[in-house]
Amino acid sequence: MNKKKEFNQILKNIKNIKIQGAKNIAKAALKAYFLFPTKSSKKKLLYLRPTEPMLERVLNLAEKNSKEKILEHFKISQNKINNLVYKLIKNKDVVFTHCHSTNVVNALVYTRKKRKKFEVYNTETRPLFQGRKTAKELKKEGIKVTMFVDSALGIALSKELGTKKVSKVFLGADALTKKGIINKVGSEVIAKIAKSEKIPVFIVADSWKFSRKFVPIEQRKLNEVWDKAPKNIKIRNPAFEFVDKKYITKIITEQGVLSYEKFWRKVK
Ligand code: RUB
Repeated sequence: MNKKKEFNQILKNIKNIKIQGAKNIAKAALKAYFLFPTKSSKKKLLYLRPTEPMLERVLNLAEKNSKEKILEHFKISQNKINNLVYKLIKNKDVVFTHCHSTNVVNALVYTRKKRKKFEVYNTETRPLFQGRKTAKELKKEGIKVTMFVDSALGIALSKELGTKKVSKVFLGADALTKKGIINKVGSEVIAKIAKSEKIPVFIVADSWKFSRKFVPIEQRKLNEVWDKAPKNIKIRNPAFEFVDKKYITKIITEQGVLSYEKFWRKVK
């Protein structure tokens, strides 16, 4: 494939969510930028996903640093996160997660490879079903997974109708802001129920996702929700949601397992 074609293909894949998740988007954007390292490429890439501060951070860094140096950060950061999650998970834990987060999935796979036995409850994550991707990746590594429709998350988190008690919630993040985090829509409801059920909520994320700026919530195509819907029905499709820091027990980044306040003081 020639460079121009490859560049456009990456843009297209980010735009139509073939490439998903904050880390994968940042890495793909980096690859595209280095094909044509210009201001105009940067502008095009930034425009693709408004709820992704790590995308902007990586593109700013790319103006003065090599691709290898930036990619090295992701590797080191993920390794540190993996070890922290490994220490936190106990045998027989039931871990709940939502959507598909590379930071979360990699850490769970690492923990399983180090022979801890735990299982995962996850939600399918309508409308694009990223939960299926999570379930497939975990299952492939020998982790027991139980999938719930999104609207059954209260049951999944409340030990009802034969479900087990969830011991920990792990959520990824797109943005880490002063007052809380932004992650896939549904995340705040999960965090609220977890709090009322006294289940700890851990955010698992690369600290490069932090932002001091206002982070807008991306609204996605309406036909993802209902293709060819009757014209007089209004549809909304917010892709992400803010989760207040009061629901977050700890945030796990390459900086350690910290309270949200401590984390913010460190990175700001
Ligand atoms: C993905 C999502 C993920 C975060 C973190 O949403 O909300 O939890 O992006 O992912 P979408 P990662 O599928 O709509 O992009 O840990 O991979 O950075």
